[in-house]
Amino acid sequence: MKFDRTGLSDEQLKQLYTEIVRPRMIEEKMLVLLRQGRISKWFSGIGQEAISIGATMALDSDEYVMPLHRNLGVFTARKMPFDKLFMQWQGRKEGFSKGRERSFHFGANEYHICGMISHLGPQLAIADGIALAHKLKKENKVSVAFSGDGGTSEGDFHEALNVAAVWGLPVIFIIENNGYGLSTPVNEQFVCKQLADRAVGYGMKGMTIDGNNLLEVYKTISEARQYCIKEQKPVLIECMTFRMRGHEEASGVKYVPKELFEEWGKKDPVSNYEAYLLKEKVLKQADIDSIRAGIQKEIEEGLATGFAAQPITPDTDEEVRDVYAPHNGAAIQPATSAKSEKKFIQAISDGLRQAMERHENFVLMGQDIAEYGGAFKVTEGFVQQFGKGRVRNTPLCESAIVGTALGLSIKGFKSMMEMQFADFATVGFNQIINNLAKIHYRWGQNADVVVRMPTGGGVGAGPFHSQSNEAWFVKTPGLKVVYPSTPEDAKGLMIAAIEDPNPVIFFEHKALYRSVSGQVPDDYYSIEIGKARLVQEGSDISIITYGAGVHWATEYAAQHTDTSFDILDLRSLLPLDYDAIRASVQRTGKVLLLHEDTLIAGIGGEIAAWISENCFEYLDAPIVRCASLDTPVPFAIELEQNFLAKGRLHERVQKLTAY
Ligand SMILES: Cc1ncc(C[n+]2csc(CCOP(=O)(O)OP(=O)(O)O)c2C)c(N)n1
Repeated sequence: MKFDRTGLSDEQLKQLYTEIVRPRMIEEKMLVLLRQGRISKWFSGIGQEAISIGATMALDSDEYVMPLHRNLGVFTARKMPFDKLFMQWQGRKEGFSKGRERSFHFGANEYHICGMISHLGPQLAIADGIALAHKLKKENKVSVAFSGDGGTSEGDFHEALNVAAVWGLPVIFIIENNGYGLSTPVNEQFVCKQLADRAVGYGMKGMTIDGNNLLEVYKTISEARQYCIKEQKPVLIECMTFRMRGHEEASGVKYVPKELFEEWGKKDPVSNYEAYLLKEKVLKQADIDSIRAGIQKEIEEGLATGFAAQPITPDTDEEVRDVYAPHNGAAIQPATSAKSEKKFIQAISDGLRQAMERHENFVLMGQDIAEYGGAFKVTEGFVQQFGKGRVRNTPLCESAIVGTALGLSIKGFKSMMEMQFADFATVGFNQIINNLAKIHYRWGQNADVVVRMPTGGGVGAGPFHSQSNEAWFVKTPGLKVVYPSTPEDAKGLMIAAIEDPNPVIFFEHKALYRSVSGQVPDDYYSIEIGKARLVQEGSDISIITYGAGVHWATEYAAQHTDTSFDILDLRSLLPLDYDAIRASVQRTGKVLLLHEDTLIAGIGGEIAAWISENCFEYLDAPIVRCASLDTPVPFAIELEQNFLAKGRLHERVQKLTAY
């Protein structure tokens, strides 16, 4: 192995040595503990340390790294105390995630590390978001994201690299090509010669280097960093290396030919570098012994503290509380009583525009939202007022944009991502469900993101432009789900969603966009998330509903004045306003739950269960649900009308009346 020390002082070489020995020694100790049954699981990075160390040491300490499961060296080079790391691995409260996350699946802002979720690829777009924040603030910084060779086959890899290239983001993407994705060799994963060759397809610079040569990694990343900052472009660096142990310790290495271990053993990144420093007389054996003794002491002291930490005594309140970032969501009152007549869609637009004026750190992203103004024209004129930096057309890559939004949030930005249609959330689903929703609970980072969801049927748009998919999100702790039905609520809730530091999935029924108008306060105001609205008070039957259902219910009630209907517009589906639901049930004793979503496992089922558990004594009849057919949403208007819940409302009301 050839080392080139040009430009590096003895001190720097020694420092790099100390940093690369530390993760090796920690791992060797962990493997002993694993054999003794004192820790449960371990993903080894032995043989790959030069990449973590070379990369991290080439960065400023306030530049974010998105590491994966073999990057212990990133965590140690950022000087995370070993005792705290060990308590993290042991699932102790004193670790980095209060015992909620395993191994390296956590981040810590004080160390500028955003750890992975198991899915690997989603890490990459977070780096885009952080780099976008640097770019918008003109900070001259980069972000760094890691992928394995296996992870490069994920769509997230393609999306993240493409966005970084198109937007000119200073991101260093590092591939650790260690020959295997679990047991699958690279020739069964891809057929290009080198993964770095893909860079040209994205219009970015790419290179392949010896990932076991610490100085080569360090210098390449240092130069790449300068390049990314100066050119405002990303770069792809493929580091050739080898995994000297199994995928994780329990998986063994039977599937790897023995010769490979012998071949790569000779290229060990630690022993080769050590031999080089001895040869160059940068270090003497006594220096090495002393460095190693120092690390040994750190490890022993850390283990002593770590093993002394007690298993967690669960505090249920704390567990539930930490799902969301704290926020005072009390309604912001408008400064004056001035109001104007607005369509539903104008109210949404108004809320977004005023939030853009108020929050300089608020960024909008979505397909065709800039000059074109969005598929529904919600952001028409925004790009002229706020510029292309903050009103961003995106490529077709929902997953990467949600990930980018999370990266922006890590850097203190707010963002809104427009799904062109709610149906397309499926291709951003993982980022929403597993990253946005869980990150605060996992390690205390909030996801200050609003995802706008033009939703619903009734307009003959067929199965993939009409779905009501709110229940998918209501099921996910960590999200808030909002669904207004009037222009006044739409603006007030939009502002509330933007003010809220938590991820909010904001449903907008497309059929309401231009069909519903109302008086809307001109000023900036918000409506508290989680508070229902009593549309009309009644004494015979409660119709509990939201979105288009509110309009179906009021229309129906106006045509059937012989029955006194109590109509409750939930406005928020997560959290639900249980007090308002209870009060409505008390007023009537008969409940009809109405939604456009299909019946099975729709939110009506959840509310029915809650009412039967908590309001049973007020009920005079079984709870009745009125929902759409359990089929995909059909295209032909006759079929769609047959599908929609509205057509069954009369029959369901009669059933309840007759009971
Ligand atoms: C989306 C997803 N699919 C499958 C897995 C299971 N899995 C975990 S690691 C891994 C192999 C990853 O290989 P690579 O990206 O090369 O990284 P390495 O483990 O070699 O460092 C697999 C298949 C996963 N975590 N996420």
